[in-house]
Amino acid sequence: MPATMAQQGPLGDWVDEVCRLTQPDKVVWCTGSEEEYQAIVGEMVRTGTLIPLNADSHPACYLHRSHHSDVARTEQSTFICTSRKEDAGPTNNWMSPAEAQERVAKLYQGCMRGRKLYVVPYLMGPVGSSYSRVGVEITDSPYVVANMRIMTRMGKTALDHLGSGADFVKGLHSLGDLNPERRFILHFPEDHRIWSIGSGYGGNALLGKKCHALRIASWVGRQEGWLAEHMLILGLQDPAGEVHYIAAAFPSACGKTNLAMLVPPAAFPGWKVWTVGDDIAWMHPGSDGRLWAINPEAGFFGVAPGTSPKTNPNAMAMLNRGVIFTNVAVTPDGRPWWEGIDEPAPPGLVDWQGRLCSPGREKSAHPNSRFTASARNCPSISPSWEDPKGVPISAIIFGGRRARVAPLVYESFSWAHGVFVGAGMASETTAAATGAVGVVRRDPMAMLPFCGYNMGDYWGHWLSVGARLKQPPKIFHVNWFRTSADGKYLWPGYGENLRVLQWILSRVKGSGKTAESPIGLLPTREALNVDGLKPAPGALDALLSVDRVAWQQELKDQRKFFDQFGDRLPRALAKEYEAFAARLQ
Ligand code: OXD
Ligand code: MN
Repeated sequence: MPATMAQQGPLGDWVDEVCRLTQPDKVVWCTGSEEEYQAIVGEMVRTGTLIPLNADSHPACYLHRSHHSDVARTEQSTFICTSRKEDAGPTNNWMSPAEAQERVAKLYQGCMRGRKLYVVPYLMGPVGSSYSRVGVEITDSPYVVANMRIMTRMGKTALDHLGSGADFVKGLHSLGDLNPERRFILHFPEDHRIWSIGSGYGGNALLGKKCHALRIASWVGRQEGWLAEHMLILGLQDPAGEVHYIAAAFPSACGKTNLAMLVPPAAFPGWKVWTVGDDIAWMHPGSDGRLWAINPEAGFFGVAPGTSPKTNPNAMAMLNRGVIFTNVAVTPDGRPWWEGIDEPAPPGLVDWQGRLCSPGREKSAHPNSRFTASARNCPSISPSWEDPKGVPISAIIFGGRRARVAPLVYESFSWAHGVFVGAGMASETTAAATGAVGVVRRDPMAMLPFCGYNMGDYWGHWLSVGARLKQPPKIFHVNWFRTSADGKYLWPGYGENLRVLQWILSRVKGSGKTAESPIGLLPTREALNVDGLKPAPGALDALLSVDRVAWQQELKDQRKFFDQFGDRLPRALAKEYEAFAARLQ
């Protein structure tokens, strides 16, 4: 549909209303074309918002340096604005719609004077899929527009999907004055609206991602009978050429991108991992009784530090063209650089704030520095990644970053037990959100910061989706981050995680030996393929054991967490808790 027609319908009415409120100098309806992208990028280069990188080694790549106080998601300024507080639940910040109107609406008054207002229609999900959804982000940030073009199917494609209808998520974003005191990321799930002001950072400002595809979509999914999850999707191909799809939930900056793009170790000829998505999965029960998943995004907004030819060769291969880097360091010859890139810091390195690095100074790239890259450029992208019907999921993995307690891998006894395992997840915090790093917090299904409603109801929804599946995926829990008493990782991680995926696949196929424990089914020592690995003495014992005393403490923490939900905690989950407590005795 041409933008001119869209301008006359419900979308046009809303844009007019926003223009009256924000008073931009100019309105730009984005088409998503290459010429438009080049023009917006060119303008940002002229204003210094983007810095071109080395045109030989990194053609069409740019560096953006954000405001030093705007470098990560700000959970303290993120709110769910349902009419009733109890619908947001105890784990979300809540603001009433009336208070939002009173406190936040006024920040938008005239906030785009002297700026351009961009109308950014976007499609979340493959073109032609009945699972895909349209959103429209209005923003005054050209950086947001350029990122949205990589991360979503933006412009005309989205308007074509929308037609003349009113069924789209309305996202209003302004940089405001970037003052953290006047920063708000508000979600109105009841009427599919988002207000974000005061931040240009990805998760706060690229509204298709966390705000729409998780917080609003989780609410919509509950009403319509599907799941919007913080999960990667990968296809695991065995040497016989058979592909099984796995969805995996890990908290932010815990290796989802690396797992989604895993390169099998040399000892695994014939194995291959296909990337379908690295951050978000929308999963629907199909008429065949299986769970079908799409990746609603079209690109990767990945954490740069730690990404290297060793840890993620596929990511490195897609990071040398058409990428927007945010808050990485830059070498004197204009190449992006970050801690863990596996290349010594050259003299003359400039840090993420544009200062010359002195040897020994703490970090050159911000720990949450990012790359925005098109999925099309990923060498391991799955041939099915844009299949309108999605891919069938055989296994779901939950994973946390735990130095202690959680073993390398275990399988749940049933779907309901798997929901309990997901609900009981905990993980050490990372630099992806502002606040202390390395603190263990409960993070059910890796959705704590992203669930748009009461998590008690969310677990109930998971249970009801499971009840509709004739072939539910098996549910597992993994932990790549167990350490020894002296703080060394016990498991090599990265490509070697294929060994764990291989056991998971054997379980999906009905083989794979297990040892029963109170927390679930662990692989036997023989069932986990460790050929060619040289684990430290005692490492495998620690990785595959269940310490009842540590789990007793875990049980207490889980109880405290679940108690907050009162009668919104599903009865089936309370029963799983009691059964677990009894098994631990
Ligand atoms: C992300 C996050 O950016 O989870 O994906 O913070
Ligand atoms: Mn994420």
